[in-house]
Amino acid sequence: MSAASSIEKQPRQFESNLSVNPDFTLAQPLEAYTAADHAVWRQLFERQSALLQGRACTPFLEGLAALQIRPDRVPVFAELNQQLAAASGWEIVAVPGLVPDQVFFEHLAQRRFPVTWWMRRADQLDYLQEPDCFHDVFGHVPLLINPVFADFMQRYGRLAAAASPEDLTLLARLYWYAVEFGLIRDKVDDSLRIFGAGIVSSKSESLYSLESPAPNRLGFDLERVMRTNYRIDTFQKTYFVIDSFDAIIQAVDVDMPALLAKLRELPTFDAGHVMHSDRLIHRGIQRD
Ligand code: HBI
Ligand code: FE
Repeated sequence: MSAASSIEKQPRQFESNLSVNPDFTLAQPLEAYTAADHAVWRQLFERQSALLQGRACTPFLEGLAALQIRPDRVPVFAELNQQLAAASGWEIVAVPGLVPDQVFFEHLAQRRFPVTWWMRRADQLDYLQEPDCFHDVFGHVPLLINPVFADFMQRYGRLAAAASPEDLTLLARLYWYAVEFGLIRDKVDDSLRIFGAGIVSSKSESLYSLESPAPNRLGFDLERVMRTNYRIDTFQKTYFVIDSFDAIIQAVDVDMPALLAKLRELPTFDAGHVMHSDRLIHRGIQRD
């Protein structure tokens, strides 16, 4: 492999000249972005911004507009933080990539959202396993403008930071099925809309989550979600639908240690499972 292609293939997060702090934050290396990075940002930003009209929930679209993100360049985190701090007191911090659970939750508990600094390559446009800058900024940051969702994210961080490692599996399901892949009822016409970051940052899943007959769509229930396994390598087998951000922040206003103690003794459900007690919105036609 030639030197150039080996550099191109090297994962960006290990670029050696970046000094990372003990809390895994680093100064956003603005000089490290290439023309290719800005081109990939522009392509993803313009494609998703158009696709999400009528599909993403209104608070997401309002947050995206409030951030005044330039379409043609990777955003400067310090500029986003001016809008974010004024709206909800949150700030984003640059990180090299996935950070340890405990570190991640402690940032959330302090109203700091860790954002991967590097951009995916053009050949990873439609899918990459690990969150990159586009997934984190475009997927997660707009809803942090919304005060109720911003409070939910901090409360989630506090609950997870206080939980034992064995209970993080239960709490990670809540994050997965709500923060990453959640759907929500539109306040005006009661239609299903997207709020999960993993969906809004994916062209194909933005369509699949709302339109495909394959997956189940069930009313959100905290205990049900915390007992439901998920797949990280396919589209979701089940999407959970919340009625509002107020509803989800009330849902976690429980005696969480007692709930975790109860749930850790109970069996889990497969990702595609449907139960009699589920609030069935759509039973998927999927073949497991
Ligand atoms: N680190 N940078 C980063 N981004 C994440 O989304 C993230 C993480 N570490 C752990 C983690 N997420 C999970 O624990 C949560 O998704 C539950
Ligand atoms: Fe994410």
